[in-house]
Amino acid sequence: MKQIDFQLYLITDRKQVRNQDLLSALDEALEGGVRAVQLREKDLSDRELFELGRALRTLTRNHGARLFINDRADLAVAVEADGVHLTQTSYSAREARKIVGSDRLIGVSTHSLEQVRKAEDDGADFVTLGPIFATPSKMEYGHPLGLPLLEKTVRQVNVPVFAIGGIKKQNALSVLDAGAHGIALISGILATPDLKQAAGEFVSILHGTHPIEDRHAV
Ligand code: 3NM
Repeated sequence: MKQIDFQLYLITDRKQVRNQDLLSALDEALEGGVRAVQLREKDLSDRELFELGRALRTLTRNHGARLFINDRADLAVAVEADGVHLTQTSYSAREARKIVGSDRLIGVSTHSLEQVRKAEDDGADFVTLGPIFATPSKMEYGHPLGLPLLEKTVRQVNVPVFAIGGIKKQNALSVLDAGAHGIALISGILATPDLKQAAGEFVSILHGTHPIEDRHAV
């Protein structure tokens, strides 16, 4: 199994960015320490996605960060991303592997222990599991799974699990304590007024050096 060398996984939604365009927002988040970005802009045309992906490839490379493309193994190869992030309606990781090759990473969005097991069997390199907490767009992602299910799942699989859905500074430690490899999020960074600061705070929480967070208080 490949090493997953990042713990803070930022997913894009340009509609949540305030007062600037997506690329400059992501530049700030990368400055703050984000080391993996997933391009997830489901309403763009292929050409727009390709162009945004290419610009984001340059930006992430300049920051030494990983780039993933949501759902589209072909575009991941075309923009020289580090990998593809599949959903439950995508073809399986086994099929995507034929397109992206053995070196690129494959992430899979999962919502149950069974889906995590299936992704692992199919050769996924990591999964996101969620929603762990309530998210603003509840309808889209369903009821929160909660920390006990996260904990139970990570104990039964080997694939690295990123907690997703409603991850904020206040609850980030609790998912790490439950055994998550890392955190994946949108609004906790992208919808904040100072993305660099927000990203930096998550980094220090992940590194156990955040000054105000109390491990036993969350
Ligand atoms: N996937 P926020 S929850 C993109 O459960 C996504 O698989 C989810 O946004 C899942 O960090 C989610 O703002 C939204 O809660 C995450």
